[in-house]
Amino acid sequence: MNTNTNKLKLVIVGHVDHGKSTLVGRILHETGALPEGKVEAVKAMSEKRGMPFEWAFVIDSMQAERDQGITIDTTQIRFKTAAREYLLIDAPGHKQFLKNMVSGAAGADAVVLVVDAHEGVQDQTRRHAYLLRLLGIRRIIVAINKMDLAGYGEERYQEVRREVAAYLRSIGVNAIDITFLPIAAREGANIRERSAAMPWYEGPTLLEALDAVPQPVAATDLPLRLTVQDVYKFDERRIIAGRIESGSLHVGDTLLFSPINATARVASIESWNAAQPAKAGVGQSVGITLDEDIFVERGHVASHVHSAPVVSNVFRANLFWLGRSALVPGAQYRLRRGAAETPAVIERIDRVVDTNTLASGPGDKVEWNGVAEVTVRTRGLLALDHHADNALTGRFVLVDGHQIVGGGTASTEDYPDQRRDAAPKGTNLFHVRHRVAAEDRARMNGHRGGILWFTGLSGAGKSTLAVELERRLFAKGYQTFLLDGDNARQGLNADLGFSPQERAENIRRIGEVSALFAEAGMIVISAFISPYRVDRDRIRATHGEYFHEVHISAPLHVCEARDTKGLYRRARAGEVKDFTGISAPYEAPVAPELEIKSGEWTTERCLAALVDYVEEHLAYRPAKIRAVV
Ligand code: ADX
Repeated sequence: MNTNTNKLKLVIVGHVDHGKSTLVGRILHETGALPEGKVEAVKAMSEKRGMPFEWAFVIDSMQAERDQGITIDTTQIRFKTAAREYLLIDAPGHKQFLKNMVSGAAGADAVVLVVDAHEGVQDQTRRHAYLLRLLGIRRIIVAINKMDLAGYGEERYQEVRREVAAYLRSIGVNAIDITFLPIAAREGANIRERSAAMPWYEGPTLLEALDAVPQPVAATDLPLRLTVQDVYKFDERRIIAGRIESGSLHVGDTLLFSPINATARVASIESWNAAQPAKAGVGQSVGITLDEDIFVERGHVASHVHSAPVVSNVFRANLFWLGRSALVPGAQYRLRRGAAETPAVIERIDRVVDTNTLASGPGDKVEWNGVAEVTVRTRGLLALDHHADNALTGRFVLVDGHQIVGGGTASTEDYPDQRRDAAPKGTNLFHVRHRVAAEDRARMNGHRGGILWFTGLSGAGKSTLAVELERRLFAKGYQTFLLDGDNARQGLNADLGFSPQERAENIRRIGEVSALFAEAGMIVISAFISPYRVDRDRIRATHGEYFHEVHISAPLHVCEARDTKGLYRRARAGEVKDFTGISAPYEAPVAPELEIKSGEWTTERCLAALVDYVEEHLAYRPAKIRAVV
């Protein structure tokens, strides 16, 4: 049982040499957390070496002792005030510091950002602040340090304060959660005791400011997320062991396991030493048994049915890059989310952010310590949350070999949940067998049924080519029919808009309708933007024997220049939402059966290529002869 009550997890960040270690040393001293005789020992040592004593040496010496296995772990320093206990996550200067923070093992509740009063905001001040925003840490105490070097003057303090505030505001950190204060860590000014040297300052001291941070509410009111760590066989029972990352569960609850999309009820919550509890909550590691034997394994996530995580293999992310070599699109990593691990590629770098200038733009790589918005594609389906909804289950790390090379927060908004396919279905459905064989229809028609799935940007020429192709094929004696996006959206799909979810449903329905036409022996030309690869892949997965993916490809700028429907102009003006290529992604096919370069070729050449393709692949040749060819 995790008793998180009255403990605050704290992290101290800031530019190198702005005084983080000194501050930690001083805090430990002021709160009586240092081992007996430590300060004296370090003082004596400094004297012997002829150096002035520094509080940072205390931390250094603890670090050195830790490395020799003598003393406490500097990655887990504790101190106490009258109000509560603090757990300082990782010592500043520690090499793994950013990694620990990003990996979320840290999950700090509050942050002290140390800024040198003399130097003001520097490179790493911005970087660290930006990282805090990415991680969603919103309780920030900005300690403007080394006030002694600034003559304890209010003017300089206000100046730096404004500079930091402006930066935090510009990156979207919520100002309500920020406290500023002037300190001189070395002198102990405004750490615990109010400093007589700064009578103009009337706010709290650092320790008072820390004590004023509200105790974080446990994530009990968030939806249940239980990450499966392991499954044990125990006499006849299978015990699913996992950690409750948010929410709570009761015996009798129906749980949905993602990404496998299987449900079962909690039969029991196991206990090793006491009576079996009826419920369990956030922070607890539990073992549960289910009323049904479903296939559950490490990495799966249990939730309640109506507040499930998103299941996807593609999502956008804000990424903080820690790898020594730059991140380039297409590189392979392993992605860890909770206990789940799967191969992943960074498919695209959507935006690289310069944390100094906040300028952002397209980029083809992300350097060490850089920040970027990327599109991640994993090999397996993954259960995850939109970071804004659940900060704990909405973050992940990327691993290369044994190294954490990056961490990020997931944004699932642009991509639909993919569990639709496995949504509860009628179980008493039987497939009715036709008495007319596909082969007979093909012989009668002189060709096989099939779907020519035209995908491409708006303005690439899908409809134009489709209309003319239908006419030419018909003239050659093919049974053919065009299903067009604009038309379908006025009838069958009049209830759907352009959000990722609605587009997915649009394509799902059209995929099914197309397959029926194809089964009826027709060559159906389906012309839809169909921007998401998963949606197209799903048709291929279910109706692969008919599916021919045709990429009508023209560069975005060509389509935009044509702007046949005036939609690009209106999208740029903000009048059309979710417009593909402008405010929503388009994912080109990886290996389409046919690519028609409509931006480059004449219409005639495009049509010839299409007709050739049909004649080669769909014209009927009796089975026997086909075998010889
Ligand atoms: S899809 O993304 O769901 O496949 P679809 O091909 O049906 O899109 O779109 C049909 C037509 O809707 C487009 O050709 C375009 O004329 C129009 N349209 C209106 N608003 C949008 C929008 N936001 N994005 C894309 N197309 C839009």
